[in-house]
This record gives sequence, structure tokens and C-alpha cells, in this order.
Amino acid sequence: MLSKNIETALNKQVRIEAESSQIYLSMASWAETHGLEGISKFMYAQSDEERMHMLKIVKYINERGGHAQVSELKAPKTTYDTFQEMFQELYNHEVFVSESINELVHLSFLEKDYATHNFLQWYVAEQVEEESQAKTILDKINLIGDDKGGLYLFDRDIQQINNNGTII
Ligand code: OFO
Repeated sequence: MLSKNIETALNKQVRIEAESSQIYLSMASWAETHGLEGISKFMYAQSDEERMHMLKIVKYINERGGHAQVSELKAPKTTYDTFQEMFQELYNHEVFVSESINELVHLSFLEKDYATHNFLQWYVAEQVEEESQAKTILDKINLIGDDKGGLYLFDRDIQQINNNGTII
């Protein structure tokens, strides 16, 4: 059985994951309407992943005798000046999510809720991957600068970028 404290904190994370999904959906839509097909596909996939992260926590809360809450979400930004700005925001957001997961892990440890502590390890590993991928993308973007040909190739190849920064 989850403590009230842990249940509340997990529900906060449900909201954060749902908001992440909305943010990336909004980025996908912006990219799609700006001729950036590859980037848009990447963002649609990110959005789906975040929804999966959210669902995993919803199921966990209910499985442990709590009640997962589906709450109102903060509206995401709908427009970006540049695709560089958009990816910087994606990176910043992932750093924020990692901090939130770390706080949750810490709380579960303080409360000696080792089941939740164990459950959250998947998220810890996932955030390492997502932060690293976002950083790889930012590094590539800095290399491209304002070069239109570079952007064309980046848009074509983005779905193949892995955490090591290599095209697979
Ligand atoms: Fe949910 O992993 Fe990113 O934010």
C-alpha cells in the first residue's frame, strides 16, 4: 500500500509525464507545419513515449492500492522562433524531468518504500538516455548553425541519431 505522501508525489509525476507528452506533440505540430518532416516524426514518437511513461505510473499507483489522478494540464507553447530554440527547450525540459524523478527516488528512500524505489529505477535509466540524446541533438544543431543544407540533412537523419551522437 502506498503512503499518502508517495501517492501524491507519484500523481504529480503522472501530470509531468502527461505535460511532457503535450509539449512534444505541440513541437511535432510546429515542425510539421514548417516543412521539417523528420523532426516532426521524431517529436510525435517522443510524445507517444511520454504517454507510455505516464501510463506506467498510473498503473503502478492503482496496483499499489492508490488512485491515479488524471488532472488538468498546463498548455504547452505552440510556436517557436527557430528549431534550435525548440530543441533547447526539449533539453531543458528533460533536465527538469530528471530532477523531478530524482526527488521522487529520494522520497521513496526516506519513506522506506523500496517497491517504489525499485519501480523508479527504470525512469532513472530512461532519463539518462533521454538527456543524453537531447544533448547529442543540441551538439549537432550547434554544428549546423544557419546552414540550410545542414538542416536538410539533419531533418532527414534525426530519427537515426543514437545516444553516442552517431547516425545508425
Ligand atoms: Fe518521461 O521521459 Fe522524458 O521527459
